[in-house]
Amino acid sequence: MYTQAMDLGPQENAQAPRHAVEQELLRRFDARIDDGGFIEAKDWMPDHYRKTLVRQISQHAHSEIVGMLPEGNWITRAPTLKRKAILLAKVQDEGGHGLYLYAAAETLGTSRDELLDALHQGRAKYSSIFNYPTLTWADVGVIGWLVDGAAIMNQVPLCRCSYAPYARAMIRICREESFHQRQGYDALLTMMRDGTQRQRDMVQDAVNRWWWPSLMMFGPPDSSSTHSAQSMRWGIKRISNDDLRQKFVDATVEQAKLLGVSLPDPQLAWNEQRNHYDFGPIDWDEFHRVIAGDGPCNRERLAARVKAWEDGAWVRAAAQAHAAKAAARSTPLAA
Ligand code: BYC
Repeated sequence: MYTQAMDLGPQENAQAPRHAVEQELLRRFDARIDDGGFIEAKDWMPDHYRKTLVRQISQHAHSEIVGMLPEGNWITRAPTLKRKAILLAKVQDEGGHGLYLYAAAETLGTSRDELLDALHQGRAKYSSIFNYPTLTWADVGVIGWLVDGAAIMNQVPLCRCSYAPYARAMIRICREESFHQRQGYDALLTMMRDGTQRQRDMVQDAVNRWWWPSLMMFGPPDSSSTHSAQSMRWGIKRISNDDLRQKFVDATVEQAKLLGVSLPDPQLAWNEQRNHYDFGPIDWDEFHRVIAGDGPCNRERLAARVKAWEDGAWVRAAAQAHAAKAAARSTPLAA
């Protein structure tokens, strides 16, 4: 086919058959998406689809490993051996989620080194939520309850994402997120039911500080979300930012009642007509400041990731040397 095209002579004619092939590939891709089908790594996909996935999956992976830092801060200070073991397991899970997600992004042709370099250079985003400090032990419980709760709400629909390697990673991640959310809620219930007044105040204070940033995790309103329309069209996102945020508010208000804490929003009220809770305005200026690098802990978080990368250089070098030796040992000597 290409030989025939080259025989045609002028440049435009030479391009025409390739263009026609791409049109056909695009038609098949769109048809598969419209049928609710999945795209595998080796399938043809439009460049923009690939780039959108690398952007979202790598931001998600970075969020997991940066997300280890605020809670990791409390591992040495957990109040009991049981809570320490649970927190260790949770933080370790998050490292694992990062690994699944970097691996899913790599199937799209971008190396993990490139992705991490973008993070370390401050060129890549990660979730705004991890730029807030964990001031007390109650923050660890509230992260489990609200932050992991918001993460589950956002991530369950991603198990049906049109890009199959991402969808498969998300199925595993969501199972673990559900344990994370429960451990947080359980830690808070213990403080609220069996704790002192000071501990109950600590929980309320943590809820007051984490509530609004948790609502920001779902991203900007649909009306100003740059990528939503195209990502929904491609079946990468299945539910919009605002709809997920609303689902989260509706579920969380009831959990707050059971816990015995109030949510810091005087406008929070059940709306009979909408069959949803109304809530007050979100401070989008704060959100934009945080994602632009000016949140309370952005510099500290990035510095911690860069230090971990640099301190781990000898481990990577040793692993590579070991792999090279193992490969050399298994290669039969030439006769
Ligand atoms: N923080 O057009 P939009 C976790 C950016 S991990 C920072 O709506 P999209 C956990 C967005 O990237 C939680 N940036 O974008 C881990 C875009 O910027 P660029 C992470 C945000 O992609 C450890 C711009 O704003 N979860 O929970 O359609 C321990 C416009 O937004 C944020 C995921 O990553 C934000 N909150 O939708 C515990 C899930 N929101 O790229 C818990 C997967 C928006 O144009 N990701 N931006 O420079 C997604 O579902 C989507 O990417 C989002 C945003 C809903 C987050």
